[in-house]
Amino acid sequence: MSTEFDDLIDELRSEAAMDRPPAETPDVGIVMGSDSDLDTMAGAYEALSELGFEEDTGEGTESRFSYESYVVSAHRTPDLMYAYAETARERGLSVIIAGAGGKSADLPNMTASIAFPVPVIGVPVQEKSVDSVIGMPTGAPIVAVDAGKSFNAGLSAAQLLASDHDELAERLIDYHEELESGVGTVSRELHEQGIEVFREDH
Ligand code: RP5
Repeated sequence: MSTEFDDLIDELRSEAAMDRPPAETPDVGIVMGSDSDLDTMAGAYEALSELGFEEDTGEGTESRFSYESYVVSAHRTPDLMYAYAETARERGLSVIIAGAGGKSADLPNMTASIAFPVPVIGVPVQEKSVDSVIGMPTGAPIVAVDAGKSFNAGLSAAQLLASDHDELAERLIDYHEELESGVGTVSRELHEQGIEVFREDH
């Protein structure tokens, strides 16, 4: 095993032992099976960023709400997956977003089992990953979004946190109102311009 790999596991375990207050730890963990999943998983941090979360790269953040990101492979680095999921609660994570691709996309479902009761939102990185992400037996829950819908996973993570944080609930309501308003604008334009002109303009 490489020293870097061992160090990563040791760091997770020592952070778990620190018992830091929730305001100082990342609230959301984003993990993915490979850095080749990053483009698909980008939506999760786009959604969280839009809601005012900052990424904690190990130095803490200015924002009260933060997320962290790691590559963790269920098949290539099972020890890291165990360390990450086993320490999730003690490290202060309230929710994990886990994405993986391929037909054996086991990172989300295994992380959900090991990190329980910390909720895991699974992101199938490809269509063919959907069954392996969502196919959990009774008693071993996972929540999941459709293939590639990592933006929704970010929103769902914020929704889970919002039950304890009114500030986040307000940000989600504002986000929804902006969506409504955007559809309202486009609807009026389509209606008033008619289909032909609208299509030329857009
Ligand atoms: C899965 O295998 C990963 O989640 C990724 O989607 C896929 C391919 O990984 P790489 O070979 O690109 O690292 O475990």
